[in-house]
Amino acid sequence: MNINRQVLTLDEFTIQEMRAYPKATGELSSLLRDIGLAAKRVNVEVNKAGLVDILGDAGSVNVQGEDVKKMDIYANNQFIGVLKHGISCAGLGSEELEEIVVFNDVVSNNSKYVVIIDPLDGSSNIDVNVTIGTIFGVYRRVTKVGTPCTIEDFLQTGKNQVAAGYIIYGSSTMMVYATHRGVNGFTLDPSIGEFCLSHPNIQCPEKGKIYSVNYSNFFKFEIGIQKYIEACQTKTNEHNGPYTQRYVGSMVADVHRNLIKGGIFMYPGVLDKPFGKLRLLYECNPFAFIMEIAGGKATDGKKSILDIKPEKLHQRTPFFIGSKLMMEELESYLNSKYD
Ligand code: P6P
Repeated sequence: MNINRQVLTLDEFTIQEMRAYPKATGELSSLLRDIGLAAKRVNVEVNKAGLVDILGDAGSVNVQGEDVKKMDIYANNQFIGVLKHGISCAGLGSEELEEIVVFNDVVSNNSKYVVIIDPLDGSSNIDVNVTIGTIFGVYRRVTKVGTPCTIEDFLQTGKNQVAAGYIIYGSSTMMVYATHRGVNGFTLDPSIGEFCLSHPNIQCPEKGKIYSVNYSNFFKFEIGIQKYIEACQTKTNEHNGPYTQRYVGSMVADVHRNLIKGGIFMYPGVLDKPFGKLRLLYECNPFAFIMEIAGGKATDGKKSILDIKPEKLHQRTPFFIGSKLMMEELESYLNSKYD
């Protein structure tokens, strides 16, 4: 093994990136390092969740009306803690909180960024040891620096993100984040407690052989989606089908796999839930930003996810994301007429 292999840590990488922008203030680098720190703390608890009394329902119900697992609360508090006491964030919007958290102290009010986050997505999988994740997006605030941030800073279109990423707590723990300079993945090395650059310049293959959807909803989907899924299962699709179906039921796991290997992930709306289940601000927008920087696509079935102007913090959207050619193939089925 080459012991001199230069493995960049997350901190070294963000500082190196900062050097590419001589005018950079270092606030974004500092914010990403803060997120990495909170992720390491969450990772410790996720990895031993079965051993300590942190499993199971916390007894409360979150704004989504879902039973809140104790880990949700722990993760939420970790991210709020590091961002509030850092120097780069004016406030935070979270899946776990009905309203935004305005840090409202002198340093925070002088910060130029806000963060939107799903602190622990897929938390219903915690008790059965299935991969879960954190999803985040970073925006430059639109309100005046020096004043407390407001909801207006969070209701921006996804294309305004300056960075977005996720942490996947799986067979290993990885932090993947994108800026307009590219998508890079960092694997946690427990022996030194650092995220180390393991997946530089991630590009999503323009086609793959994996489709991800909760098939139990098949008969509720619009006809174009049904026809596309049938094409995935047969040789009729353009890219040497049949494809294989992979669906973990944890968005971070499913989208990360498809980002690396190529594939398509679908969470459509249905008649009684036309906007589907997934949240625009802290689930779909971050992944859409990452995927588009990596060469893939993400839509609501009609337009780019990143062009949707949010009206509410917790609004949902139908969500289709993945390899460019597979997304274009899906769009051809959605735009076709069926008798
Ligand atoms: P379903 C997890 O609860 C989650 O929000 C996403 O991580 C995941 O993709 C989706 O819901 C799974 O939903 O309805 O297929 O169980």
